[in-house]
Amino acid sequence: MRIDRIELRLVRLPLVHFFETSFGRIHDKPFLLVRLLAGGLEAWGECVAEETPYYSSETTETAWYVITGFLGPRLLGLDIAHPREVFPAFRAVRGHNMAKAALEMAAWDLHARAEGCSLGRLLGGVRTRIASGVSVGIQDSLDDLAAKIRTELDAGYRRVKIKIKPGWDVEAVRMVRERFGPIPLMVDANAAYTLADAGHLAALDAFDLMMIEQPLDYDDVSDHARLQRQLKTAICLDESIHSPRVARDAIAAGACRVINIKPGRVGGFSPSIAVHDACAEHGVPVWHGGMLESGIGRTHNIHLSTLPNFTLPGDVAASRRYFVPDLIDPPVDVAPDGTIAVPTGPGIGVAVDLERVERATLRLASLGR
Ligand code: OSB
Ligand code: MG
Repeated sequence: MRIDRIELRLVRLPLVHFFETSFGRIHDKPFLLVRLLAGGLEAWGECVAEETPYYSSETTETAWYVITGFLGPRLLGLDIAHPREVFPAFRAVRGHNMAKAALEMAAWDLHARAEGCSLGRLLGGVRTRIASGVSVGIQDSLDDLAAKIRTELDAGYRRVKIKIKPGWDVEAVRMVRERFGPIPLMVDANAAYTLADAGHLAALDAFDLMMIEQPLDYDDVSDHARLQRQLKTAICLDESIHSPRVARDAIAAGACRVINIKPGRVGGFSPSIAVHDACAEHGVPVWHGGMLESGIGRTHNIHLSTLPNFTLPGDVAASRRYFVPDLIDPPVDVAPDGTIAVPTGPGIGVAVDLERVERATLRLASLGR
């Protein structure tokens, strides 16, 4: 199949609640949307690059530049028999995985729609519902944190992750354990510590956490391996795992016992499946991460989460935690048992509200015919 046109939009949506990590606090979310038009079909992708180069070196503007100047024209030049051909076709462009993923994932949506099957089925998924967890940002006070966690547990979510940083870590975790008991709980540091903090981080071993996510630097594997030897708590890597090769290296080095998969971070669905399979081969469970996606990226994530080794609840939650209204109709909802139904229609299986997309659009580029 050949793609006739690629529409790229810079959109901005206000967040329902601010989101704070060790990088800082954000109140709204600028991001890119991709719309592919091919033979009377349309398909969607969402770029998870943020406005700032803090979680990753990519930003909305670098992704715009790389998609319009390099990846878009390459995709338009392809005659695609299967979307697994897209990521290798981008090989000449180094890095820029989030920009690549936005196009690659849209190509999977397109192929699924052309085949009349759900995206999850095309990806090799086996589930009709996925287990949902929440990522709770740093709050103004421990009381605010407790109130947020209460709300999420009442909604049924299957596990709670709290963001930590130096000064908001052991005390926050202690408070959660004291007030909420043995709930499935984990922490995410977004690379806020160094190996010199190993003793401090070992204090978290007392709280029976499911895992500690990305305590050390974003591109580091070897210090995580050293740290894992000093901790009882499992390390989960997020930022560090930017390719299937690094995933295999990290597992071999003992740098983590769990991996968080975000397709944007590794370049799309094909490399995500490769990470998933490498983890499965080594008995390493995976879960699906989140990047505060709109309903478009969120449904992509739901479909990938149906693969068999996604055995832990992910950061894929209901639309209402992020954007109201969402860009899709109906929005993503969570059932009282903390699960989300996987859409069954062709492709991502949800309707994009083009009017809402247009209203949120700050800039539009059109490539191709
Ligand atoms: O580290 O997992 C992360 C959001 C933006 C950037 C990085 C991360 C996150 C989250 C939020 O934790 C997950 C979500 O609710 O989408
Ligand atoms: Mg993380």
